Amino acid sequence: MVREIITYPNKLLKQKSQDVTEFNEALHTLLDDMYETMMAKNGIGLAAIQVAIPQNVLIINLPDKDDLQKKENLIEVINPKIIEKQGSMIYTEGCLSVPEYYEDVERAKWIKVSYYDREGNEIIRECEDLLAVAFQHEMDHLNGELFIEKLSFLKRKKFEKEWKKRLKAK
Ligand code: Y12
Ligand code: CO
Repeated sequence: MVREIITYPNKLLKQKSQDVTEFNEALHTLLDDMYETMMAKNGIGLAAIQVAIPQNVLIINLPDKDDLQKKENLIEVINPKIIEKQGSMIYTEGCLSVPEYYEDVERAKWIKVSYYDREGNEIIRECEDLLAVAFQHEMDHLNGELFIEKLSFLKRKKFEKEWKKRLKAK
């Protein structure tokens, strides 16, 4: 089922998510719905809080070298923790909860992360470049943070002005 994605400035997006304690059918349904929702909206990453569920769950599905977004490359991530990070890179990010807005954000270029899959198996993974950016972007959502909070004061001010105008026009 495709769920509704909540958008800025919905206060729920500021809520910190809680760890999953049961790897049950309800979790599998949430993950399946998140995948359908992300694909329906042309996203490459989605956190559960974006569909109003405050649980530490996120998915990432990056396009491959042929620009194809294959389901076999879907990464389902439960209760993630960054163990180590290194370097920095700048990437122009977008977010389904802040539609039609893109801006450069600086993040670690390489991270080592631990998380659980849908069956409760622990996974430790090293990620770099776009995958590292995607993990960090989605993990910020679990912490109640959006990428616009990383903008400089002036860029944020400009964003707020544009966003207000856009909301009024709706
Ligand atoms: C790198 C940077 C950011 C992420 C987080 C995941 N972000 C997304 O999946 C953003 C998707 C997105 C899709 C949009 O829709 C289309 O392009 C058709 C979009 O534009 C509109 O909503 C009009 C904005 C964002 C991962 C890796
Ligand atoms: Co986002």
